[in-house]
Amino acid sequence: MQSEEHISKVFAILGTGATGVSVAKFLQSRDLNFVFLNTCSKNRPSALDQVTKIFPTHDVLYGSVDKYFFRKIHTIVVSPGVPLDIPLLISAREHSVKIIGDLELFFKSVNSPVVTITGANGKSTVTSLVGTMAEHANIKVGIGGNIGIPMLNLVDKDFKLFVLELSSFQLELFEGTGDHICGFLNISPDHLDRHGDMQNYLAAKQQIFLGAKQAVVNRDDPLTYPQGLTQCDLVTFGTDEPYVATDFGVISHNDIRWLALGKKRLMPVCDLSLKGSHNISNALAALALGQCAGLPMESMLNTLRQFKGLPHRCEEIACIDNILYIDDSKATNIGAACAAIEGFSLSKKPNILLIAGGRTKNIDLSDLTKLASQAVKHCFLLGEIADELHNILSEVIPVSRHTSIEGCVTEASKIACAGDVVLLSPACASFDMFENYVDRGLHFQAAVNNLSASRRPPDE
Ligand code: UMA
Ligand code: ADP
Repeated sequence: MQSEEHISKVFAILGTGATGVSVAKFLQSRDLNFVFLNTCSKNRPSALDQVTKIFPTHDVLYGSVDKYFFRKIHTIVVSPGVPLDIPLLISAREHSVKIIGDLELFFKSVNSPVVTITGANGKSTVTSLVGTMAEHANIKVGIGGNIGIPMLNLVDKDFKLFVLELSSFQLELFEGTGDHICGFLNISPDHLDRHGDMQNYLAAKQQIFLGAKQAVVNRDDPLTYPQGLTQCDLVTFGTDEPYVATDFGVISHNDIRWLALGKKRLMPVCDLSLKGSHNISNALAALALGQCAGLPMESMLNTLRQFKGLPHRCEEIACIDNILYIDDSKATNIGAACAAIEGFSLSKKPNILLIAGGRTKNIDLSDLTKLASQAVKHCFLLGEIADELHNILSEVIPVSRHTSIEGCVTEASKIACAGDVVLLSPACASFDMFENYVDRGLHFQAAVNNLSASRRPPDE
């Protein structure tokens, strides 16, 4: 970073959101010069305000740049939300400007062990679980990445371990510096609007194996195994019985299901604080990653007994008249919504009142249709994808279109019977109607709380 070329030329930071700000602070702390770029600044005035407030003397260049611009730039640090095929980046490549993400800078700046976690679903849950396991083992741990805390905010803080959630966007540019323990949880269609097809999406996720010394992969999902040559040791997890002593899985003993390491029983599945079969996988993945990072087993099992899960992930909001109201707003793809539906469905008859829809990511809806036909009593549709979902789902179950989440909750409460579950698990992004998935979840929670208040006797 200190070559002559780097002194005369500067970094460009593409994107002025959370990542852009963290990159700027990082470069500033190392006395490196930079400019900001934003190719769609008009959409995000609040983020721009923040940048100009924190860095008043640094230029922010909006929209496109001319060809002379690249003579002044040696590296562009791209925020994950910026597609890599925009004209500015194509032009930068033609001018031999280096293009990297924050992950590259992160690995060049830390010495403590790093655990990296990717997958289509369960990333945040497993990242928090491993992070909490480390905290319970009294290790000073930095937790960040796609989970919401930019990874560069974690450097220079004397952390003894890092746990990073990595999205396909963050992995796309990764060149494999570093010496990490990685986990690839599962793969199902997501972000195809950005990656084009499943092959590209998977290829981006597979970048996690670059530079890894140990990798945790899922026996139930073979596409999580490294597809190219790799030097790293593999540890597997899965919901079947593990045949290798160092692999994690589930074994039955006297009609009780146990989390297991090889043949060794670790803990009854029913002691897990997190519910749902997808969370058995998440718990096993966390144990495998924690074990690779040297965390003590007893302490990790205690964490699994206590960890209640993150907000907006299959979160129970209320039980009114024996009807459960679940906020699973973070289910932003079909795989996640299917996992939640399966987790709450009864085998006897459809009992799910599903609130779904939002902004599509060009994803095949057939898995949802198949499961809905068995488990969903009625589907309440929202957002840009409502018409498309209506056309497909109305063939198999009753559906209705709505303009607000409040309307969905009110209508669902009228149809639901004791034992049913009103489940917000949208299978889509939220940005067509809400700020983000948190905003969507909070609207759902407010609607459920209003319903709950309206059912209370007046003197309460
Ligand atoms: N921008 C451009 N040109 C573009 C697109 C965007 O200049 O073509 C600019 C925007 O105007 C804005 C900035 O880029 O100034 C936004 O960058 P960003 O979208 O990367 O947002 P950040 O605030 O930096 O947040 C990112 C991740 N966002 C995305 O990947 C879309 C956050 O993940 C992550 O928590 C954060 O870095 C810290 O690491 C969010 C996310 O939705 C939660 N992730 C996706 C997901 O989980 O499904 C992958
Ligand atoms: P991510 O960070 O990958 O989006 P989260 O841990 O935030 O994952 O969970 C998001 C949603 O994905 C959950 O609300 C749940 O519906 C679903 N989910 C969680 N773990 C899994 C898993 N292992 N397999 C399938 N779906 C899952």
